[in-house]
Amino acid sequence: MVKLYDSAFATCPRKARLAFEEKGAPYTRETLNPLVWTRDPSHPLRKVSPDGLLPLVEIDGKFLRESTVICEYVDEAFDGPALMPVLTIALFWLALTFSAHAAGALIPAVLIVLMTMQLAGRVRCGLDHRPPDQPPPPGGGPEAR
Ligand SMILES: N[C@@H](CCC(=O)N[C@@H](CS)C(=O)NCC(=O)O)C(=O)O
Repeated sequence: MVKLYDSAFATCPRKARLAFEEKGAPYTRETLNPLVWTRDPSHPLRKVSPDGLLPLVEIDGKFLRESTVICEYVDEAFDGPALMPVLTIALFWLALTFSAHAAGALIPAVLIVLMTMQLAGRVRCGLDHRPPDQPPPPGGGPEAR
């Protein structure tokens, strides 16, 4: 049997619980009080969640953490309605194309605009690595205005 450790009010455990409920997956649940278990260094779950974060899922003595990973596990491991959209080849290609554009064109384009504005003295941003004692760029830099 799969056991979900959650807490009453937090969002991430709720996300995992929703996955079990929507899937119609069999599971047991233990709701922990964060004010109690995270302050008890000898609590057995501290070994698998030293930072005290939930949700956790226990499967045959092994633990899963991270709500998104848990949702993916629930979606894969149990029958029931699909929780995630099916990533078709077309969608996958679109996602790849978008990330290629983002990495190859969009990000450099934004950087070029920022650097040009910086050179023109219009903005002062993290791209300016001049040491404080160096003269300002041509145009005087924003501090000259
Ligand atoms: N990235 C983690 C974040 C986990 C997390 O931050 N959990 C919070 C609740 S959303 C938590 O357990 N906080 C301490 C507590 O509620 O006791 C996940 O998605 O599972």
